Amino acid sequence: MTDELETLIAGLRQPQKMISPKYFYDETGSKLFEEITQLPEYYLTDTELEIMETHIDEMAGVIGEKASLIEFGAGSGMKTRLLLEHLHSPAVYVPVDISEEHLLDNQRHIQDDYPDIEVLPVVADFLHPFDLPNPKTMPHRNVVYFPGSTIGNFEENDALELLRVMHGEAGEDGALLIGVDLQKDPAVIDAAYNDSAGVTAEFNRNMLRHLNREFGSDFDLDAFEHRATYKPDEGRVVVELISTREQEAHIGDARIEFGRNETIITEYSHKYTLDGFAAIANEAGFSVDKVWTDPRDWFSVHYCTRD
Ligand code: AVJ
Repeated sequence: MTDELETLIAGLRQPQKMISPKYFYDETGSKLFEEITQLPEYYLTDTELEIMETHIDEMAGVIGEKASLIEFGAGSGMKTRLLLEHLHSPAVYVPVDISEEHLLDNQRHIQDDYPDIEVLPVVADFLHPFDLPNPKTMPHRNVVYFPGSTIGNFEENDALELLRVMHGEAGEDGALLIGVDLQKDPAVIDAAYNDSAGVTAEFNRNMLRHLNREFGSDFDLDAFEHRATYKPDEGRVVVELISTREQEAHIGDARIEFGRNETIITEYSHKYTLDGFAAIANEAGFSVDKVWTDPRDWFSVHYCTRD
């Protein structure tokens, strides 16, 4: 049995069953996530883009000339393009992703659209330190870019560890530009994760479809329902799949039993306060130099430099 399958089974054997949110993103899941970003209730993507558009010149100013932009998790998204268009003679764009296919696809588009910028993709699991490529132009500073509030998927210790990897990759004089979703009226957050069109529910259930295909498991998709709950005291959304009846499923050589209403946690989405994020950034060796938010203070983009 592979390590990956063993880890999956171990998560399903815990008293509170868990599956890593990385299993959301097969081809269908990635399309469903794209759809989520366009839902009226899902404020994160639009709000972050609005912040970037409003403050892009100031961002380019603090980053300075000839930066190396190192994006953790390669997206060919609008925010990356905005940066590449406004940075002052960027030295190189380095998208980092665990999926080579995703990376090469992304690289081709970016390189075609920005022929004057060197693009050097790196296949790596960015949860662990990795080697950076050598660009033709010597960068003045490395800027790690981590948009989308993806940091929210990590529990505190893992978030800290990831920020420390970023600190290492940024190197001396390096910086971090990171998008972080903020605590706010719980009703706004609840709506974002329980959209009326049911796309998030489908995105959540699709994880089981993905596992069935990739690992030959037999989860009955019709017997699980979506639930997402914002817990203000924990500052996070808990996303779950609820078993609608007593049932069992098989994966690898394991038999997993479910009681009626028993849940699998498929994701946490942590929401920070500005001070809370500054504290964890400090612990990782960064100081927050600048924070930009939208007028409603729903989302934030932090520019952090190394102490
Ligand atoms: C991609 C992790 C930022 O937490 O908002 C969207 C994923 N889950 N709807 C988020 C997600 C349910 C998303 N992140």
